[in-house]
Amino acid sequence: MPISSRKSFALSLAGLFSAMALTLPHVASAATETATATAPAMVSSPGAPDLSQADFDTAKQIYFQRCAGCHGVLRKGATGKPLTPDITQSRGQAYLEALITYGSPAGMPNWGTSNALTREQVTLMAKFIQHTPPQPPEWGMAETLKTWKVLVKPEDRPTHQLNKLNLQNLFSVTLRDDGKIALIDGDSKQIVKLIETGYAVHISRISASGRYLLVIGRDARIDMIDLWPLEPTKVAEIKVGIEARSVETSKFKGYEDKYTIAGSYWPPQFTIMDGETLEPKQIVSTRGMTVDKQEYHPEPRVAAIIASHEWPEFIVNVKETGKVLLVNYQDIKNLTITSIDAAPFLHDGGWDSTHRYFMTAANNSNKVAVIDSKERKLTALVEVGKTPHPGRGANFVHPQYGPVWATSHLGDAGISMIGTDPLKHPQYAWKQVGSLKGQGGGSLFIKTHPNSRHLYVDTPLNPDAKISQSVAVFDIDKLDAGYSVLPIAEYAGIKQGALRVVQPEYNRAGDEVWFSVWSGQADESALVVIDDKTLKLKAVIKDKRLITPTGKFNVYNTQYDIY
Ligand code: DHE
Repeated sequence: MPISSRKSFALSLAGLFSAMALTLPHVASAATETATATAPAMVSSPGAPDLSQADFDTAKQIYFQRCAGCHGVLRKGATGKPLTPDITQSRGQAYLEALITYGSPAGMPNWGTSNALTREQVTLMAKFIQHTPPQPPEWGMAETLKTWKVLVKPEDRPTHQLNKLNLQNLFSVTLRDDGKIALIDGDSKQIVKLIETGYAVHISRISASGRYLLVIGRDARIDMIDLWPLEPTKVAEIKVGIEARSVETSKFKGYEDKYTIAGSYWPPQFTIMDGETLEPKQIVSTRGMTVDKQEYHPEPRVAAIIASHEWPEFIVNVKETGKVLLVNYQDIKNLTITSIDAAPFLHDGGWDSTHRYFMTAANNSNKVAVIDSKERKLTALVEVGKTPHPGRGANFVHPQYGPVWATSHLGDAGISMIGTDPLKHPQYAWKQVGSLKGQGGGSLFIKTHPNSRHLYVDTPLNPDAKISQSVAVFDIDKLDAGYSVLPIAEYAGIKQGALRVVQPEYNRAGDEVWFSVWSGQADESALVVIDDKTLKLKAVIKDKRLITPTGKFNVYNTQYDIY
């Protein structure tokens, strides 16, 4: 693919968005649909063009696959604009078709001109979004229990590690469109095992003991993998909703591996489970009032969740209401929840270097909320650049400002550094003390390691293929000198496909950085490993089983929140 061609850029952008899209199992029709019993059944909503039941069902599926992640299931808007009938009908069919076809500079992909949707599909979607949004079913304890399976009972599991794997340097790699994870030995770079997981698998987290790996799919399925048997083995499985993104386990002293929590996008809720079996214990809805206008929101989705080290609590980001919930799991039958007002729309985040302050992106407000997990309150809302997207962010000691936490942005080229040391550097604490300029907007993840003096910034969503296929690397001791560019996709030596370089992840020692070179499902992808000291290529991991690799989670770094 010619790196600089406009066409390839458009394709790669749309390809990314379509790859980002989720597929949901069939969802129930809306109560508002008025299909008749005679063939062909039609669906009507006041003011919207009628659709046959078959077309409505097709459109519903496309919407959930392509659009719901950004616009929300009820189309109230989040990363994307609201698409409720009062808005869409006033825009009209021609306008909607043009927008879906060509996209917009605000980030709407060009679904038509990229050929991700056919002309007929574009017309269909423009009609569909003028209808009342069909609401998927709820998912309570009865539905959750039906999906719960203990594959190996706790008493039948080993009492110590039986295999010879160096678990601390094992990587769990998301094979996004293959519904699997690959466990890769960080020392030999060999695939140890592929494990079937949920659909469009999203993230992996490690239990406090380092024994259990928890993987969540966009279909809200959690797979729990025991790393101790002769070979890593799935021991429990559950589905906590219809759509989800986050999973975490209890890490407070005395509660190691005791509870698991998962946050759902639909229905908007979180589920607390037994940490050894995934038995569901408590489901809590997040529907409620928004932080700013104090308006009821029917779909406040659960974004990042992180386990507190200060209290037996899970810290839960509720995206649309802009509230951070501190869910105390000491007595889950008499659950105590502290609700902290932050800002919309909360997305991802991670700890400062002391693991006391949770730094989380309120991406629609261009702010980072700082939550003090010890005092259980909001410390600050820090203004940063456009649409911060840190992943878990990056902690390092700045030559002038002392300890800082940094995030890159989806919406601009800046990298915001926030002072995090209120004791020795109080004048810089909880302020944006500086901003670096990276390669461009479209960044998703930033990473460093306590043993490294480098800071890596990816840009997979940048419209320029040259930028989305490379990463910027800063020398932390010479930040003013700007960045060097590592052409990661070029190192992979892959000749075709819409490649995107995504998510730096360090090995256990902090002397190697792994990147995913993410291509389409039918195309070749790879992992590229860089020597952190020399910034030279160390290894390229290629295997026909490595289909659409995206997130990578080093067991040790994830277990101990090292970033
Ligand atoms: Fe993610 C983390 C949501 C698209 C790769 N992503 C997260 C988290 C949330 C989230 C809430 C934080 C979880 C936590 O810490 O508990 N992601 C979403 C979306 O809503 C979004 C924008 C659209 C969607 O429809 O899903 C989305 N994410 C993507 C992708 O397309 C990515 C790039 C590729 C993929 O595999 O799907 C992607 N998201 C990731 C990764 C992390 C993540 C690798 C974990 C980063 C880390 O270092 O912890």
